[in-house]
Amino acid sequence: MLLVTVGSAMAPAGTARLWYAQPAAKWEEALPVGSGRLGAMVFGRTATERIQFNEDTLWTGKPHDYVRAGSGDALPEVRKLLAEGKVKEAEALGRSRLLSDPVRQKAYQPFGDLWLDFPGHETVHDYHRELDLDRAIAVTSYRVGTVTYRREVFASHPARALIVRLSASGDGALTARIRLGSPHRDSRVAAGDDATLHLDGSVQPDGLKFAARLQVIPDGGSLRREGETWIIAGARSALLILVAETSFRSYTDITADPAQRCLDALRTLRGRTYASLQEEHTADHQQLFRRVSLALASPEAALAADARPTDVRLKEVRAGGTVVSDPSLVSLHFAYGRYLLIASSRPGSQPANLQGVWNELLDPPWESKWTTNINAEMNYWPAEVTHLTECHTPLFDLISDLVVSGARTARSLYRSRGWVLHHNTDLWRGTAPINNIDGLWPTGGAWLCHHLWEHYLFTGDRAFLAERAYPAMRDASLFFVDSLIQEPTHGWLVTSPSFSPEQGTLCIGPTMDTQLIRWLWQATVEAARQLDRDAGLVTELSGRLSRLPPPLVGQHGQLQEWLEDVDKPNNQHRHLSPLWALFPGSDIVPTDPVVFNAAKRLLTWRGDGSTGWSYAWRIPLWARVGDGDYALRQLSFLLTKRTLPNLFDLCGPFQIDGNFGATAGVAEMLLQSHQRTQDPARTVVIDLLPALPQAWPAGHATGLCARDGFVVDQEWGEGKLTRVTLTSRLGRPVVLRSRSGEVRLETRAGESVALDGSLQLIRSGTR
Ligand code: FUC
Repeated sequence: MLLVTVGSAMAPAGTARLWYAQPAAKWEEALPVGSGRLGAMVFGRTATERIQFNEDTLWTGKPHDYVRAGSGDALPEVRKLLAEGKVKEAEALGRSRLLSDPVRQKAYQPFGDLWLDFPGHETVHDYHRELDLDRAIAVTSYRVGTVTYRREVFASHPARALIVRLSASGDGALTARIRLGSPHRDSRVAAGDDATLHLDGSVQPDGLKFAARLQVIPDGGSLRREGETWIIAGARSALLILVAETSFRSYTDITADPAQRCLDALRTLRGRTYASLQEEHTADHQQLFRRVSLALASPEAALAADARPTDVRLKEVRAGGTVVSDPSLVSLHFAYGRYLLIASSRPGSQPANLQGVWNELLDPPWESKWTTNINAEMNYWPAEVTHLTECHTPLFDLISDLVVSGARTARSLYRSRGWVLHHNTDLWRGTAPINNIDGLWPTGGAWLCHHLWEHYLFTGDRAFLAERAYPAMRDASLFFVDSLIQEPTHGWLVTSPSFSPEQGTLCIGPTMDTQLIRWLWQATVEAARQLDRDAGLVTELSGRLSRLPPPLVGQHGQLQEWLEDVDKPNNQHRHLSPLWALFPGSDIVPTDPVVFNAAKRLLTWRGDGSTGWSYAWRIPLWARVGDGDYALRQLSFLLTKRTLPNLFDLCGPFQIDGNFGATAGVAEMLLQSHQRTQDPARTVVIDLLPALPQAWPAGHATGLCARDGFVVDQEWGEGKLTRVTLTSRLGRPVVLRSRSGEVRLETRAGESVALDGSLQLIRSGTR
């Protein structure tokens, strides 16, 4: 019997830490820790340490319905103008009558700062700071004279707190002043009697209230209050516990008492030691993080690369213009993507927003909200395939809210059943079109539904399908049943008005919308059949599916972006909207060569990316057309042009989607499972190493997930698969495919099967 562990592989040596020989000079160089709900950026400074922190429900605004009064009355006129080809007039009317009220949504906010002053630490020796991705702890250490100082910082999901430990090697050498601050104008800091600091405030008079409490627990030495600070003197070490809460209960209720919540949170932690908090935190993190391991270089090469600080490695690949010279930097970036998702999206938290959970600005770029014409979805691309399915949950919770708030918008603006989401949402679950006419894109909700369905495909969780996924998908489908219009020339059913994100003019029926609606209706039909529900709807959707426009191939052999054949070969726009059905969708596959080749033509035209996320999207797209070298080229550009010293992705400013998109993209280069056999059984086909670039001739990838409940461990050498181990969770059949052939296997739940590089069975057994 072969024993296969699913989910406890150490990251390969040298691929699980970011480290630096100097403190962060600015926020973008600080190191992120997070518990899903809480986030913090650790600067690692010596004389004055800054730990800037966030809580994911602190936003501007208050409960609000964004639909503009009377927008539903103006919609028919906008549609009529579009049908008559009066685009400018349609845009003007759409802008003035259909957009939300107010026209912009609200912004994610910073919470506060923990400041630590260490007198005499201006000049230090042996400085080192690192982010240990395997333990999820940021560590800073240095020497002053003969004393070594060390700080450890983590955000604990189980303890709901930010934990800081200060220590000094000499007995009683630790002296520090501890302060709290906040950028919010309405905020107050006070020192409590009981070795606590209090931070209280509100974002705006009628908006969210917030409170943080810091408990100072020194070991030895003295503790004294001075004004709004506490001073530790002559201690061996100190434990600082920070809790932060807001008055947010739900998007319609902000009446919670944050100070009471803080008291309750601190009470549950009373008497806890640093060791117990740290062990609990690391165990909680590792049961997610250690499920996957990726090695793209030999252990010796990875260790040699890790001997150089992360920012130095980044500068080196930047100078060379490619990451080919440092493959283990890719493993590190991949591991970091998984780390960041664990840190910014845990059950019960808000989903990772444009900056994950990390933001120091009162006015962050694009309000640091959820942009749904690519960015929010990209954040969740790695969730299933890189074995972090639990981290997907906050997105599903968001969708549950949007089903309700989006139903109001569907009713008022479109006079339709079901629910709709346009290209952004915020903490208040805004669903109306915002900002400008490019906001008039009605398929954001359909795209989010794709995540529900993918979760079901990967996990086979029928209860999830019945209770969460299907109701949201059915209602999203109903919205399009009611709201599509008949296109005049062919009578196709299309969206109107719409916009192909984020280019062109206001239009009807852009390709992306049709792809999303086709996918949504097909999946809804499939789900209804599996659940044996809503036979009438199944008939109705099946009938309507044939009335959607077919994929249109234009004069240059390209997949058209619009109903008209107007694509320009030199258009290198950052968005890749008409390629949605190639990735993340999966309706464009090589078994339909005409459309597949047309999609490839369009992808080729689009050239290299520009923003971080636009490079990142190109990685899985090129992987889906089987070109690993071109996928790696995009990853190289991402790492050499759009990556900060702390490996955060840059859109223009920091934006986390590129981190997540690249992580998912690398997984897609190594493993794909979106195709099925053509026979009625529709058996899942798992493609092994489908887009391995020449630059990664040897390596291993363990713990990646495939649809229908498989976990796949692969090893390769000289550019060829040498061994694969497949663990089946659901006992489904599977076709395994590699460049050397394919094999069909029946499996039993819990069984693991090992095959050699020619897909010959080595052995099988039950875990
Ligand atoms: C979309 C993109 C922008 C940016 C913004 C948050 O509008 O086109 O590049 O990523 O979202």
